[in-house]
Amino acid sequence: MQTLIWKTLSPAQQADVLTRPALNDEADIGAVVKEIIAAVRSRGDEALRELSQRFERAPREQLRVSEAEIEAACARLDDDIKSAIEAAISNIRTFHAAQVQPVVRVETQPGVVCELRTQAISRVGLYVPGGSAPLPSTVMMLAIPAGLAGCREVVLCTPSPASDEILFAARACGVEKVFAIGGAQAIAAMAYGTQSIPKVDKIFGPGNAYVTEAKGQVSRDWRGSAIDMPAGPSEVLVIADDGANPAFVAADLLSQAEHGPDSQVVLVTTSPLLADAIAGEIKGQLAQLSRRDIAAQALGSSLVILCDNLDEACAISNAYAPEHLIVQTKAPRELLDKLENAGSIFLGAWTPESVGDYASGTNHTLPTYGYARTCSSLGLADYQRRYTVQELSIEGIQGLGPIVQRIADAEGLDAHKNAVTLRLNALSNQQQKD
Ligand code: HSO
Ligand code: ZN
Repeated sequence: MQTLIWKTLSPAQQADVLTRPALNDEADIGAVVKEIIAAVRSRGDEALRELSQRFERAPREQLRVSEAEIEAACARLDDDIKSAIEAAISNIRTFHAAQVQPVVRVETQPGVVCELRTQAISRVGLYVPGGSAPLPSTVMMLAIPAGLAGCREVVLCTPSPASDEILFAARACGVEKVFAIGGAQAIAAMAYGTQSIPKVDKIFGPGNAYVTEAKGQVSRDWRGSAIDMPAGPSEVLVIADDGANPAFVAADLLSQAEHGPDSQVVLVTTSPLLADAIAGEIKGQLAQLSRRDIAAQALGSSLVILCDNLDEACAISNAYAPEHLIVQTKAPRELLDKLENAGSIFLGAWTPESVGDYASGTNHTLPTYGYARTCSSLGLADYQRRYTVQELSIEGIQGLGPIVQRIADAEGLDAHKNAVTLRLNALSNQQQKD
C-alpha cells in the first residue's frame, strides 16, 4: 500500500491521488457488446443458445431454470445456510418495507388539491453475476425491494450453472422466473425480450465490464430498458484515529480487496502508528485468505493517506465520494454531519462492512466511482415511479384561473388561456341563471 502525507501534496496532486483509474480501457468492449445486443434483438433465443455455447461454463438449451431444478438445488443446501439467508431476508425486508412513502396530498390554495403518488415499475430484470464468487446476497438485495414495491413481473438472469444458493435465495425472495444466462446477452434479452425471456422496463444489478457496457447501451436506447445506476469496481474508504483496532481495520480493508483485483481500498488516518500496525495486520491476515492473490493485487494499488485531524479526514472522504465509508474513531457519530457523498456509512468498531453486505438490512447495491455524489444507495424508491394527481373544485378554478390566464398571456399561448377562460365563462353564465 502506498503511503502519502496529505499536507505535503499540492492541490493538483491531492486531486490526482483521489482520481479513480479509467474504466473499460479495452476499446473493443463497446463494439463486441453492440454485436451481441444486435444478435439477441434479431434472433432471440436462438442467439442466446449460441452465446450460451460460447460463453457459459454449463451451456444450456433450456434457458429457464425449471421448478424441478430449483427444488433440487434447495434440497442440496445445508439448513444452516438456508436459515442464515432467511434471517438476512427478514432484516432486509424490514428495512425496505419501512421505506414505503405515504401519498402526499396538499390543498395548495382553496379548492386546488395536488397529490404525489408512487406506483411500482411493472416489469423489472435482476442481473446476478456468477464469476469467481456467486453472490446470493445480491439476489436478496435486488429481489426484496422488487417484491415489496409490487412489481408485476420480476425476471432474474444469472450465468450458468446457477449456484444452489442463488436459486434458493431467488425462491425465498419470491422470484418466479429465473434464467441461467449471463453476460451482455442476458442484459440484451431482458432489455428487448426474446421468445422465452420477457422484456422488462428496468434492469438492476452489478456485473463485469461487458454487463456494465450492455446496461449502458440498452439504457441509451428508448426501445431498451432503464437501469439502476452506473457502476464501477467496488470501493471502501476507512477513516481511523489512534483509538481504532488495527486488526479490525485490516480485516475491513481486506474484505473489500478480496472482491476483485480492481477493488479500490483507501485508509485515511490521523495516526502513523496505527497505519504501521494495520500494515502488519494485513500481512498476517492476507496470508490466511483463500482469495489472497486477488486481494494482494487490489492492495497493490490501494492508498494510505496520513492527515492532521478528523476534519481533514472527512474532507478527503468527501472529495473521494466512496461507495462504502467505515468510520473507526472514538466518537464516530460526531463525524456524521461533516460527511458528504458516501454511498453507505458504517459507524464504529462493531460495524464491519460485511454486515451491510449481507444481513443488517441496508442494501449493498451502492453508487461507485464517485457517483455517490449524486446517486443514492438502492432502495424501494428505485422500483417505483412517482407521479402527480390534481383536482380543482369550482372554487379552485375561480381562484386559480385568473393567475393562469395572466401567465398564459405573458407566454403568448392563447389556447392555454382559453382552456381557463371557457370554464370561468361557463361558471359565470351558470351563476347568472341561478
Ligand atoms: N461489497 C459488495 C457486496 C457484497 N459483498 C456481496 C459480499 N457479497 C458491493 O457492495
Ligand atoms: Zn463485499
